[in-house]
Amino acid sequence: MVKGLIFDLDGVIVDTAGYHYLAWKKLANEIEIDFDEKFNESLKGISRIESLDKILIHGHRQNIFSTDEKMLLAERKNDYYLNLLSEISPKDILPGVLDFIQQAKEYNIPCAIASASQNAPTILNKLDIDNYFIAIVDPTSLKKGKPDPEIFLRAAELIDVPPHLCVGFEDSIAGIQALNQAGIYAIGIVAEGPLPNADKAVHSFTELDINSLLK
Ligand code: B16
Ligand code: MG
Repeated sequence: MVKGLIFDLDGVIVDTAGYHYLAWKKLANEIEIDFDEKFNESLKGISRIESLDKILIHGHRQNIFSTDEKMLLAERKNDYYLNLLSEISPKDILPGVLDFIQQAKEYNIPCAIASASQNAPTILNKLDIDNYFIAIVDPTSLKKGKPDPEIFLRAAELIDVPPHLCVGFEDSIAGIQALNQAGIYAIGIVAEGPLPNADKAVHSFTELDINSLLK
């Protein structure tokens, strides 16, 4: 019996991965690092600062910047990202998501957001769906990011539902691993590569029926 739903944000509710890619690419090119879409895949679900570290290692620049300089680089990327995000609106909600969360609300099934993004509250507000989620995990309060299960365990705690009675939705390999380790049934929202460890995989919420899921 499913009693709670936990959603990743980027790539599950809205396709912001393309904006993250453009913002990171701009920054990476400014510091003379090549950056392509294939490498960008490995950053999905990974926090901002960890993403920067991976990019610096990828470009053999890991020992060049101080901690303060890295913070400034991460902020610069976020400014580029926020600039790109300025135009998003409810029309950008991915297919089937709005119907799904509306039905969850009618059935009194609590929904939470477990996103690595510090911009999650802003994005949900722009999409005008913040009132469907009773909890948003603050990623800065976590000891470890995805693939560690902490973020999903925290989300389950916030909606007061045991993990084994929750279903989680994720688009990243790291996120699916985190759900697996948290003991939460994992539904993969597949875009580019496969998500082999998902308990079920779909291309969009239009393929999901909340009534069968809640049984
Ligand atoms: P921000 P998710 C993740 O969101 C993105 O997949 C990842 O690419 C990004 O680096 C991370 O959020 C941090 O985002 O810079 O906005 O804090 O997929 O966990 O919803
Ligand atoms: Mg995601």
